[in-house]
Amino acid sequence: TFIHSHGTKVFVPDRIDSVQDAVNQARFSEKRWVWIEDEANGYVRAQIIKDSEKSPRSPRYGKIEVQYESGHTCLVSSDKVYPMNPPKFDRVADMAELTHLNEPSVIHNLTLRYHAGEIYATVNPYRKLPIYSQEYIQSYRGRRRGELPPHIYAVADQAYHDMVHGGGDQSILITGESGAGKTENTKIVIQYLAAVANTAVRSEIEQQILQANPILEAFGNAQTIRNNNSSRFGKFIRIKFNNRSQICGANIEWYLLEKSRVHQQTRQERNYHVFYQLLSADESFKEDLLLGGKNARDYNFTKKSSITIEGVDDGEDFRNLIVNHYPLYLYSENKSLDIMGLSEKEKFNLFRIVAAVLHLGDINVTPNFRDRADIRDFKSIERVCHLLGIPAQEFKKSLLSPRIKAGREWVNQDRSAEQVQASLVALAKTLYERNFGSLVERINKGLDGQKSMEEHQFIGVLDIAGFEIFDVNSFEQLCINYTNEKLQQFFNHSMFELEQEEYKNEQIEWSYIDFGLDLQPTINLIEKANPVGILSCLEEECIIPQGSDKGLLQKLNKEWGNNDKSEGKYQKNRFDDGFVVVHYAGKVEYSTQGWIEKNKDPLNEDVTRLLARSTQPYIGKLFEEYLHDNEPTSSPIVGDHNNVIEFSKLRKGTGSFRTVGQRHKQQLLALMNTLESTHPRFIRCILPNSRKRGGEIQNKLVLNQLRCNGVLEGIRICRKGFPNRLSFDDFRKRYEILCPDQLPADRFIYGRKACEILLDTMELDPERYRIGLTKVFFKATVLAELEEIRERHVANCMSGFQAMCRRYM
Ligand code: AOV
Ligand code: MG
Repeated sequence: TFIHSHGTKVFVPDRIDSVQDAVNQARFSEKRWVWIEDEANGYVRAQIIKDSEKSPRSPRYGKIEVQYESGHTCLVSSDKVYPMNPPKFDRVADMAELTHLNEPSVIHNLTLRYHAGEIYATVNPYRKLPIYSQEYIQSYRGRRRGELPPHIYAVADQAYHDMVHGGGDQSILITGESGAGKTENTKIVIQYLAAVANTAVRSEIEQQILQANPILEAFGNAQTIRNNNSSRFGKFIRIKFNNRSQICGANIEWYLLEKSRVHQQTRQERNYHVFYQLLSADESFKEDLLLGGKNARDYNFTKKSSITIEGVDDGEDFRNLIVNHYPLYLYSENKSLDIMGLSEKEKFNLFRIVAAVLHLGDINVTPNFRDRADIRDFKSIERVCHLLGIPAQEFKKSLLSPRIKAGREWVNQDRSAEQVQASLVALAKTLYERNFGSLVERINKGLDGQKSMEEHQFIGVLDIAGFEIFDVNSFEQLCINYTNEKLQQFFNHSMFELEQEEYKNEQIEWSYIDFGLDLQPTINLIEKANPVGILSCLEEECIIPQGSDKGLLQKLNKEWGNNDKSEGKYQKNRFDDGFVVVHYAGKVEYSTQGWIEKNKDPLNEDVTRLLARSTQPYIGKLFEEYLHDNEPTSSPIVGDHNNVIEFSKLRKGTGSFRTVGQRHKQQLLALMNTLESTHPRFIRCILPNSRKRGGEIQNKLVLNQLRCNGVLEGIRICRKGFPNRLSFDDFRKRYEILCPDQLPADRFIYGRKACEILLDTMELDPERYRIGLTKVFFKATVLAELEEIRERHVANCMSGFQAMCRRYM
């Protein structure tokens, strides 16, 4: 895992300080090494044999002859050739230090660092550069400096430090693809904050915050191909501090739980951990949930995929969950052990739903002689109904023959086996999700209590899935990619905003650019209401009676198919079964199949009305918005016949959003508002290989992530500005040596004038620097080049000095 952050760590590039380095450097200098773009490996190294011909008429124009390490030579187009950094830049901790800041150099550097166990790196295009401070120069003179290397602790520490010292609310945004280490790093940040902000009095709340994670993971994490403990939801944790900067509470917001996992998983994956944990529990516990004598191999929702995870003991995990966090047996005897403060009843209710979901999956629906659905095993119905506290006969009837509106009348309509099966699955998914939501709400209550009164400031940590491009991309990918597009916009905007502030203060010539705006056309395409964007269009299609996936696509093509409007961000796809969105991270082709269903997430409302009136108060509460639905509403919307029942309260205005897209959009807007009021830090996690093991780097995989997670986007923007700067004084002290006699020591010269003279003498292209009020600003790589010239100059002077010494000895 690598970390990219907008940290503030100072990095001093290693000088050549060993014989081997010197040899490497000499070898490198002999030849002209470059990186060549390569289909299979991303980039490979080669050396230039012959440059491209200058004349456009020459057949070798724009072509460079190179020799690969294998000895094989060929002509490659010059736009596929990238300069390589000299070995002294190997393993630099801050990528912005690289003379040649290009894709292959970044990957090469990350790879070397990874193999050296240096998993954290900083890529920090817009730091407030402390690099060339007086301190830096001192240390540079001393050659080495005991600077701490980049570390997630450093990021957490900086956030805490800034908050304490008047920097206001802080946020740490952790993104990356599945398995990259987001959740692990989130936990590390929280642990760190709990440790530094710890006081004896408050230790209870800190324990609770730390213990919230294993609970959330039991219900929200699962084994996937990419990660044995993959979070199937996004979260934003706010750690709240009082005015003495002590932790006084916390709050968790969750996003997009992957509901489909409840009923289907691929063969190498699992359902949510809690299913296996519960089924490994003591028999006495299982019996109350009608799971006695059964295990994960017995239930439809758990038996078709992987059952155990190497190195994981589900029974043990269950005992930890129950005893440490829900101390069933110790409750009220010893309050401090009841870390989250859940009562026995509350704990039981959580598992009641998990068990009910398992039993729902085992209800067997068959077609009867008239091709209508039938459920022969009434016991399977009874088990579910016992747990959910609803009457079994009525439940069965609602499933097989729910009331729907036909004209002005309400009639019972018989369902096919397929339709009933679908409504059972929908119910299982919704139960599971609502249980999860309720659990988070309960945890929040425990984490906050009345303590939120004390809240003074907060540090928020966002752990959310990164950009996804799969072979088939659906509605879920659109939601997550839309989220990432917004976060990237926020990154571009906030990073460069600070930077441009400084340009303004220094009054350098610069026309303001909002780099966030680069992403606006794509965001408009997705979220705008007028002209109707993808999400709004989907919303409309969900409301109209004959709405369909096909209808959605036709509308989108009509609205956005014309390039001008979408600024080229929307394209029709080849097979006319979806569309293409141009995201900052690349083009993504979305298939619109199933979107209406996924967005509406329709429930059998006859059943939800039953649940709202459950004899179990917990269940009733989960479905309370259906409580007053006794009588069918006046203008129900009947979905198409494959869908389930009416869809009447799409917009209830109660704050509970009935569609997935709408809920997500609202949540995301709220999150963005919160983030915008904070000082953000960005951490990009990178997955080194797809084998879940250490010590191996897959080049192409890493390259793709750098594109998707905005590291390369950051580099692109970096190149447009003046990321490096030196005070007049520092610049003069360091580079005077390159222009001897230009600044006579006996004459006073203003700092600015001195810099102008030096820069003129150096004949540096005026486009590559700006002179401000107190500092000189440089384009990327300029300072690195000056450093090299200076180094050579110093070396020459040294050898001249040595020759002189020899002559006089
Ligand atoms: P994710 O959160 O980014 O994936 P995790 O944080 O769960 O990824 O990390 C995946 C696995 O990688 C962990 O279970 C650890 O085994 C290992 N790992 C990650 N970071 C470290 C670290 N700093 N030190 C040691 N091992 C680590 V997902 O939730 O799937 O997107 O949905
Ligand atoms: Mg995770």
